[in-house]
Amino acid sequence: IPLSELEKIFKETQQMLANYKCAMLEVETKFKVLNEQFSLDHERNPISSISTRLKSPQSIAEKLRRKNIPLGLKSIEENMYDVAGVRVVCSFVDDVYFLADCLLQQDDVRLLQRKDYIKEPKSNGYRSLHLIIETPIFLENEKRFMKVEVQLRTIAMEFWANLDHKMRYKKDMDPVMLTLTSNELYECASLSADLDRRMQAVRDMIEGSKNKG
Ligand code: 0O2
Repeated sequence: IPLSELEKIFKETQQMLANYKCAMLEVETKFKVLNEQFSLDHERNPISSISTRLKSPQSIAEKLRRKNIPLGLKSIEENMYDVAGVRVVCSFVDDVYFLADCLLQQDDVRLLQRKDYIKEPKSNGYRSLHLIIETPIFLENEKRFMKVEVQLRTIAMEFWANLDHKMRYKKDMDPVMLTLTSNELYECASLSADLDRRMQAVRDMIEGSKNKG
């Protein structure tokens, strides 16, 4: 490839990643605004933490290769849903749904895909609500819709997913160890779901007593 062509590809890739980053920041801000608003109205924060991550060019390329999708900027924008990721960790399960609804009601947010791994956990026990949305960013001369993956989960779901990610997710493991750890981690996921249910019940009790009094 001639040097001038390489430079062009490099520049376009940088621009594309910058666009995804802007969209990611927009979505992060939307959640921060919702958190502020909610805490004024209800005197508590539904969001425990927000984190963002931009996929590296290397891991974008690996994912496309794994899925047999041609490598190219247009192909990335059409086929990759998680170049920009926003993770919102909430206190309670109903905060997860409340925040997802608030986000999706906004008139500059389009929903492309919703996967509810809370209602239907993955077979390993993983729970989270995943949304793929499109939101506009405003560039010098154009308005461009960008895809962002939003993962919403509770503190208990985050605890499990975080440790699962560190120890096992997408890692090679010998089959015996795989079965042993799968069973154990599935148990832990069930315990964490139970914890969420009980914490939610405590909060419902407190809210209920406030409404009566
Ligand atoms: P990372 O390192 O977190 O970025 P695909 O994205 O195509 O691989 P799919 O079915 O389109 O898979 O996406 P899915 O299942 O909705 O969710 C993908 C993301 O959810 C993952 O991103 C993880 O962040 C998270 N996730 C899904 N399953 C698990 C799990 O079993 N354990 C943990 N810890 N996280 C999970 P990445 O890009 O695979 O990984």
